Amino acid sequence: MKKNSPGISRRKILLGALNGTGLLLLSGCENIFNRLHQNQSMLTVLESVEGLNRRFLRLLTGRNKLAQEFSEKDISRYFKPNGNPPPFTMEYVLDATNGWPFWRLQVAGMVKQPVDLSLQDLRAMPARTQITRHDCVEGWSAIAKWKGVPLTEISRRVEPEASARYVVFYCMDTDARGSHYYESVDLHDANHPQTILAYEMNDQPLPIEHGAPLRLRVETQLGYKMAKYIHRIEYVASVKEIGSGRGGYWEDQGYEWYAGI
Ligand SMILES: Nc1nc2c(c(=O)[nH]1)N[C@H]1C(S)=C(S)[C@@H](COP(=O)(O)O)O[C@H]1N2
Ligand SMILES: [Mo]
Repeated sequence: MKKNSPGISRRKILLGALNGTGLLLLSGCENIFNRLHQNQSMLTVLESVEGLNRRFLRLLTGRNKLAQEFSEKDISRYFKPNGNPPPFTMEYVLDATNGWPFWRLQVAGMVKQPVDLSLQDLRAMPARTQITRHDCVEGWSAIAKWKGVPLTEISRRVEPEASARYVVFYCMDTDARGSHYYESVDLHDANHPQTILAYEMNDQPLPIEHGAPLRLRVETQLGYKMAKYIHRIEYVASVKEIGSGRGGYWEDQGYEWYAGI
């Protein structure tokens, strides 16, 4: 029996994805879309898109896709700590030494039930474990196992108001000029099953250099989205009033807000 060539099925996926975005309909391209099915040169153009721009393809194929998960044997022996040094306040150091008795995660903003959660509270919530690859925009990658609370569980707890559109993560560390790191994702990524607030890395409590006691994992995006040293989360309608208004520490300096891999 002859199987379909992989080329053909990939075309179907690409065309299906284009159709799903509604982009073609919006631009009045229904007829062109229909003709695309027969048009060899347009298909070649579409396929070259795949090679040239994975991020564009991700937009077309939808953001619900799961990031690849790995097995224990793939875990990197070395995982580079990156970014600001840990917060060196007396409060942070003392709390870290004692197992975080004072640290709380404040969850507030446009929610019906704001909460303050201790690390113990978080550990008692449903958890997810995943072995994933971290890709830094600087060009290095590393694989680790992360355990934490799915952000959906936090949302379930606080009940975001209908007008909330983004979740903002505020961090305890600062850069050399004293600016606090922060990040944001939209509710779509907040609801992604692999988006978790991690308190364990490779079966150990999250190490200080990797963001203790709590850091974000957004597995469909680049490393700079994954806020470390989180102490406050806010559900908001817009990020315009926060920082320089572009949704994150690096975004305020020109990086893209949607850092899809
Ligand atoms: N609070 C905070 N979160 C941060 C950063 C930072 O400087 N401060 N750096 C980001 C960048 S660029 C990367 S690549 C990852 C690094 O995570 P790691 O230290 O666990 O490797 O954290 C991200 N989250
Ligand atoms: Mo990074």
